[in-house]
Amino acid sequence: MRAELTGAGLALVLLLGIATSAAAQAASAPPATRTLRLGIGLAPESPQGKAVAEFAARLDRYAKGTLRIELQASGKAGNDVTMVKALQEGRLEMTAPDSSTLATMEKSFSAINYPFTFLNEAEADAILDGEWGQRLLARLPQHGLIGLTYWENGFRQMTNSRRPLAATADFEGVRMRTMQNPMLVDSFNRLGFAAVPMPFTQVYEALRTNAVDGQENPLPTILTSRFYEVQKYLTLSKHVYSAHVLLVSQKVWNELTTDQQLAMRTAAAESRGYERRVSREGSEAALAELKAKGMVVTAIPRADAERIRNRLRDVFDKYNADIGAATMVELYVALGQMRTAQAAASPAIAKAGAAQK
Ligand code: TK8
Repeated sequence: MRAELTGAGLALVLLLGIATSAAAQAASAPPATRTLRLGIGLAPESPQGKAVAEFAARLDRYAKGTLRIELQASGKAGNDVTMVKALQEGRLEMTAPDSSTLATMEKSFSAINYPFTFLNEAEADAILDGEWGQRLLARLPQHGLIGLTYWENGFRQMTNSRRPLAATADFEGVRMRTMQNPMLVDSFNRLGFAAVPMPFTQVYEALRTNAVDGQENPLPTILTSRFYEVQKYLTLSKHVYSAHVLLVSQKVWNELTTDQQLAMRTAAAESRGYERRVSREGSEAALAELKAKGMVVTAIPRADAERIRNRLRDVFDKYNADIGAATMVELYVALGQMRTAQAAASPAIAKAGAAQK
């Protein structure tokens, strides 16, 4: 058919082609810059808020000005649960919820928040950035979400208005706000607290009106959310490690060009180290500031941590079954290997090993 076109016919086809593609472009021409709203629960000056600014600056550069991030901080776009839902439905472009709230759809995310699982930040980084953590992110597209990277929320510490928590006996009857995650609710109840799950956006008011006695969050959050105004006692418990997962709506993701998707991934990957640095440096500064603001600080001794983990054994059994043995075993094997390698590399143990030979 094509070969039979006359010169005039060909010209007409070409002309029509140009005309229609120009019309199509005019009708559906994407705006030069697309704005992606990124909702977070924390304040703009939190490590999370600062990381959004860093991510946005890098994205602007890598996407050559075609993508712009609009920060919606302090719960303006909703709470962790409602924002994730909005992403799934394409009503919001991006968010960064605590991993524990993703457990309603993908139970494995709870494993990150199991009490006293990670001993330090290096362990959390290695597990989340390694195969185990990346496998979890790879399950998110089934739920209409793209997981770009793990930011740090941090090791969680307790605050309350009732009394200093110096030992586990002091937990009894303290009404503690928890995140909306059944494993955490069961864990806090098992330890003697009266757990009250609640979205983060309601926490300050609940503390202020004594609807709950306490809450638990990393130090930068206790500072930037001004919980010190309504909480007297701070307990350095480091009981749960918390990660924020940087998410994009899959609906939105599919509308981006390959170049834009790559720019998103690169900017996210590069923002990770920055966010964790700000979070960790911020923790030390926050502790000093919270003390200066008059909070009374106690600590849960490491020996108690072991005892607490033992008390939670059957809670863990219940959720291990939910999450699946394979995921839990893989996590503990990876942690075990890392600890063995670390111990072998430690000078004291290396020396002891050499002396034995
Ligand atoms: C902020 C939350 C918060 C989390 C919580 O949206 O709910 O306590 O620790 O930081 O993700």
